[in-house]
Amino acid sequence: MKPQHIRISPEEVAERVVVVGDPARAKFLAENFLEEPRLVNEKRGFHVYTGYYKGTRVSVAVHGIGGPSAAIVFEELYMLGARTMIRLGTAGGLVPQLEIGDAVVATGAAYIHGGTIGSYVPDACMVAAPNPLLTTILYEKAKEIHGRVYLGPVFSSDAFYAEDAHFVEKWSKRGIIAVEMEVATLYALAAMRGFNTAALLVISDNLAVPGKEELKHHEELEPFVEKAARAVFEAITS
Ligand code: GMP
Repeated sequence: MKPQHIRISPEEVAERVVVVGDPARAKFLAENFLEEPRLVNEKRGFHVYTGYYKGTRVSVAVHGIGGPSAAIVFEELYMLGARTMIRLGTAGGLVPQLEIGDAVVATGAAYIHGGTIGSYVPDACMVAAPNPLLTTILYEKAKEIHGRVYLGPVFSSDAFYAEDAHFVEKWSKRGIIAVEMEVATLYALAAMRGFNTAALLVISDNLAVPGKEELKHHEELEPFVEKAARAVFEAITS
């Protein structure tokens, strides 16, 4: 099937794509990290920029918020020839030691059955784990460039405003260190379609620390996102 939303030709997308939720972050990455960036898609707000990072062709693409939106973008990028996708995102901490700006390399993602992944695999629990080699490279780069990096599993939520104190206790007791909304879909689709993936998340809020529950804006997170982004671009071109 041809892409129905990102209606561009395969030549316009690189094989390596940094995927992000926020169009403002995509613009920031394209302007600060890509050489000769070109905005090749604007439809549906799924902005795609293609350029070069230190001479290697890389795209930056917006996947929006949540599994259903993200699945469309990951599927269409794959149809267009993308074979490695690293998510650079934000997440809420579920354990008190995560400070705002810290980075988490997601070693796996839990999710509620049903939903987007359940529509693909209704009869079983689909694995949602990244490529271990790419994850190791990403972790090493993040440690070197960002410094404060944790490795651990995240929960990919489908309901931002359903996250209360009970939610934090339930998931942290299960060993989950942070919450976001798209990694499980990315990892499950990577397994099913056969592309390489990993994810680096900057902590934008912490649900386990009173007073830190509110999302920090892009500007406040920028120095941390910049370092995380550098690690992602280094990993995706290594
Ligand atoms: O603001 C929601 C967006 O940011 C989603 O794309 C999530 O991946 C991410 N995010 C950052 N912090 C949180 C959080 O505390 N909860 C959830 N559900 N998503 C978060």
